[in-house]
Amino acid sequence: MNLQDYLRKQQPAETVCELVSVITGAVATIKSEFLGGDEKTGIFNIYGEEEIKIDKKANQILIDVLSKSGLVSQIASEEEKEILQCNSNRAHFAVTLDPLDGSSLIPTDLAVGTIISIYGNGDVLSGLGEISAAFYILYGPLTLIVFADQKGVSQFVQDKNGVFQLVKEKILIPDGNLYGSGGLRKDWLPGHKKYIETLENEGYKLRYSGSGVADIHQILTYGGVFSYPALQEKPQGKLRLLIEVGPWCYIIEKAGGLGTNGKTRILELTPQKVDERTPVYVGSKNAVRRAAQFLEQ
Ligand code: AHM
Ligand code: MG
Repeated sequence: MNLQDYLRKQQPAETVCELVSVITGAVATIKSEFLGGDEKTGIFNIYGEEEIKIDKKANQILIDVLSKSGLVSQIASEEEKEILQCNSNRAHFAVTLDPLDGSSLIPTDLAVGTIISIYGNGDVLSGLGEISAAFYILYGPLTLIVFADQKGVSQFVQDKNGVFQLVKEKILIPDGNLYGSGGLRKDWLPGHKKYIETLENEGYKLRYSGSGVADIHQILTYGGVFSYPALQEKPQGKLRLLIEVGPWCYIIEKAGGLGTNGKTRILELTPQKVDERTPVYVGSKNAVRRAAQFLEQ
């Protein structure tokens, strides 16, 4: 079954299928920009990181198709300072996007991704508990989509004709033993350091590429925990609550896992602004729950 047929079967609103189709229809164009996409632009984004060409291109491609669709009233993008307001004549979805997460890995040819969340209520700042659906596109040796909504999590792989075909449904995260943690070890706070050392002593294996979508997908597939903690000089860590962490936690929780900031479930939080950051622990329930015990010390 392909993604379109799957969505038609799943979703009550035809406009949701159309919205997903608009986004996934841009995949070939985004991929065509990878070659030469690592050219530096000399422009620094709101996070102080130098943008490369593919960041801007992927952002523009997605904003163009979304605004032309007439389905979206708001877009929040990692590459845009403000929430974009659009004319929507048929539906009023709000969408968050990280157009190309892990783009610094383009020169190394490792997997990168696109992260999307959809708010049926048309308001991206209404709270992560209001997410109606979320998915990521992972551009690896295969191009795949992991799509989550109320009914669960499914995986699709692009076939030789460019069509996304269902390969797994009702995905549940196993209780595995992989871990990844962002930030430099010297900047970790004592509780996080102790937590990671404990996992290592128990035989958890390090898997961290620096491409969040690829790392999250590995945790979803094999189990364990992905984290980007509070750091000495950055108590909120690095990752963006609305754009990256919210959709990841939605997908992982729909697969039976858990996502927290070390204390509170991420999906209980309401971002105040697009660029709000948060520490994150996301993955198999057991591994994520245990983080809280160490962080409280
Ligand atoms: P980006 O969206 O600017 O590419 O950055 C986000 C990425 C995540 O994908 C990844 O988990 C993290 O930042 C890696 O950060 P670091 O290089 O500090 O390990
Ligand atoms: Mg990102």
